[in-house]
Formats: sequence, structure tokens, C-alpha cells
Amino acid sequence: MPAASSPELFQQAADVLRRNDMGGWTRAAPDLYPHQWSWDAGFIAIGLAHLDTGRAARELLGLFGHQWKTGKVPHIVFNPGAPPDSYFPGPEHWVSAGLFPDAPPAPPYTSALCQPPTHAIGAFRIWETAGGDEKDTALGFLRELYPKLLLWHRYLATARDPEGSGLVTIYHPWESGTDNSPRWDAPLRAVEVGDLPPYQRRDLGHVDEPSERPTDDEYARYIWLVEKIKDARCDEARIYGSHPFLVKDVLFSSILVAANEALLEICKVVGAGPEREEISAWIDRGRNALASHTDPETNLCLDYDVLASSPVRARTVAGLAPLIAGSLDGNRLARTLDTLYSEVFLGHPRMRRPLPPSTSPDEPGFHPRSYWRGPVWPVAVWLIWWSLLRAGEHKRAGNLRQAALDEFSAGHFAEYYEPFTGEPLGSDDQSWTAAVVLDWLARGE
Ligand code: 2M8
Repeated sequence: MPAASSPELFQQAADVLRRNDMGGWTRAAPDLYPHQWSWDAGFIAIGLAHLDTGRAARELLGLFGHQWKTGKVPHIVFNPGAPPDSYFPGPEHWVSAGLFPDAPPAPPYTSALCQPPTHAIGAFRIWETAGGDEKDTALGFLRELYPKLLLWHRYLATARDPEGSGLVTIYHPWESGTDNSPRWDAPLRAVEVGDLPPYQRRDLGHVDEPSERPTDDEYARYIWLVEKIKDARCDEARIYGSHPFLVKDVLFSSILVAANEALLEICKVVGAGPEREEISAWIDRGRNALASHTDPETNLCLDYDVLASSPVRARTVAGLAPLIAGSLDGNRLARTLDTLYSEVFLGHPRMRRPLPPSTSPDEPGFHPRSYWRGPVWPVAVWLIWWSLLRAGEHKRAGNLRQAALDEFSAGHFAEYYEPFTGEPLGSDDQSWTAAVVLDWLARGE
């Protein structure tokens, strides 16, 4: 397909979101992902904000309608209308309401995991984008969502960080959003898989080649970890005491810092006061922790395997977490930018365009076609672009946006792209890809 002009591309992206609109919420993709995913919804809201403030607000309010008693926002809200064999593990596998005392009591069911908290970022973007008559709608929305966002962030700062370290602990690679990243290879290898009920993967039926998806061995570990969480009835303290996968995720944690900054902005808009100190303390703790987990040799921020008591050495886009968390001093910003533009990432000689690959091509676990092991993900590019803007790096942000639009403008709105050839991979018409393209086009910088 030839590259579309900006107005055409805007229209095509808007059409993807309309086609994936299931009536007030958006499926992540037409076939592969027929349900609502949590961190996708944050990005989708950013795209929808350019089309319809009220609809963008509903995307997040709907998701938060399934918030657990603990404050957790579930990683998937299952679509009761999706055919039972369309996605695995689906609602019948999780049976959340029956098993987990903290889950919402009635269907639609949810998974028991969570994902990076993009929601406050999306919510504040809705406010910033709304103009004229829509400002009142946006204000009403922020007032309604704010207490729910606060509970969600407090859950992450406490249940997911009982040590008060400033870093969020994940229980499953799916919680990171970067499912099969080489970041998880070592901690997953240490998981001993026991007897599993028979299951059939559904994802492989929706991609051209199995190599674009995680392996069967990874899936067995994913499903085993789900079983362990079900055994613990998703009781956080029990999980912390017995679960075979506990990792401090620096990318998740950096998104939480950025989301807490957005939450402080939302506090100002809605006139909330007493929590501001608490939120500011989370931000400081997060930034300090990310600084102390940055490897001086590679200048990459590293996840921390709680059970092995060791940093996880993998060169992935998550290593740039401090840039996403923001407020780096001049020296650290310069060093982080050097890393981003070095041959390890954007400047790698084989990269088709200067875009950050999900995993460095120099990393032994790199694979150019396999999901989070190398392909370029538009949402990850958006996060880096947005972080550059927040850091005042407007020229670099503008160049990155242009490279992204050049790469993603052929109308596929693919889930991810081969880094050396630009081939679209995974699902087509992926909602969050359309959403970030809309934001790039509408922002124009
Ligand atoms: C992918 O993850 C799901 C499991 O959550 C899957 O592979 O079945 C990831 O890319 C994740 O980050 C994303 O939220 C989800 C839906 O787009 O798909």
C-alpha cells in the first residue's frame, strides 16, 4: 500500500478505532485480541481524544468500572460477546468472580493481572485536548475518574511494592506488556512448570508465522504462573510469599512515575489537595529507584529479579525507563540520549529508520520478527517521543515523530514492525497503533 497523506491517514486511523469500537469500549485488535486490555485503553483514549471527548472518557471510565476492591485495574476485561474459542486464556480460564474475593462480583469477568498504568496519562491528555464546549465534559470526567486513579496508583505503590522501594513488582510477564522480551528469559527459566491442564493456544491462528509470537515453552510458563495466582486466590501477601516469578519492572515503574505526574496535574484541575504530598513522594521514590538501578557500564536501567536477588541484564527499550520517568538532570539526560541514539538502539546500522527497537539488535535474545524481542512497536515509540517532548527535546521528538509516520503510514496499523525491513507484523488494525498515529498527526510536532 502506498503511504497515505496526513488527512487520509488520520481518516484511516479514525476508521480503525471506529471499527474496533464495541459500544463504549475498544477491542485491542479485531481477531487476535477481542477484549479490552488495560494499558491499551490508556493509549486508545489518547487517540479518541482527537475524535470525541465523551467517547474517549468512556473508554477509561468503562475500564475502571471493573476495578478490583484492592484498587487494581485488571489487565483484561473480557468481552462476553466474543466467541469462547477466540482467545486463550479467556474468561472461563480465569473465572475471576468465583475465585477471587477482591474481583467485581458480576460478569463481565476480568483477568487477575494488571498492566502498566497509562490511564492517568490518557485522562490528562483528554483534558488537554478538549476544547470549547467539550471542556465541561472533560472536567466532569476527571472529577469522576480521579478517585479511582488514586486508588489504582496507591495499590501499585503498596501491594506491588511492599518493600517501599519505588519499583513495582510484577507477577507475570503479561503484566509488563512486553510479554516475551528477553528481560524475562532468566526469571522465567527459573520457574519450574508442574502439571498443567490441557489447553489450546488461539493466538497462533491469527498470525502468518508462529515465530511472530511467544514459543510453546514460554506459553507453558505463562499458564503455570496463572495457575499459581489462581491457587493463591490472588491474595497479594500469599503471592508475595510463594510465587515463582517476582520481578521489579523498571518500564512499568517509569510509566507509573509519569502517570503520577499526570495525576498531580489532574489534582490541580479537580481541586484535590491532601493527596498531593503522597503522590509527590511516590514520584521521588520512583525516580530515585530508577537512578539506582541504572547500570553504570551500559547506562541502561535494569529490572530486578526479587527471587534471585539480582539485576536482569538485557538490553531492551525498558533500559530507557528513566527518560520516561522524566526530570533527568542535564548530565543524565545527555547520557541517556547518547544511549538511545547509539548503535545499541536507534543508530544500529541495520535499522531501516531511526526508531527504537523493542530489543537491541546486539542482544543475544534479539529476534527481528518475534513480538517484543526486536520489532519496533508504535506504542513504545510514542512513549519515547512523548518523553523527549517532556524533556524539552523538541527537535529530536520532531524527527522521531517524522520517522514514525514514515514507517507506519501504509495503512496497516500493525501491532509491530520488522526493524530492518519495516514489514508489518502481528495483528493489523491494532487499536493502539491507530491511536498513537492519530496523536502524532493531531499534535503536529
Ligand atoms: C499482548 O499481550 C497479550 C497478553 O496480555 C497476548 O499476547 O495475548 C501484549 O503486546 C500486551 O502488551 C498488549 O496489551 C496486548 C493487547 O494489545 O497484547
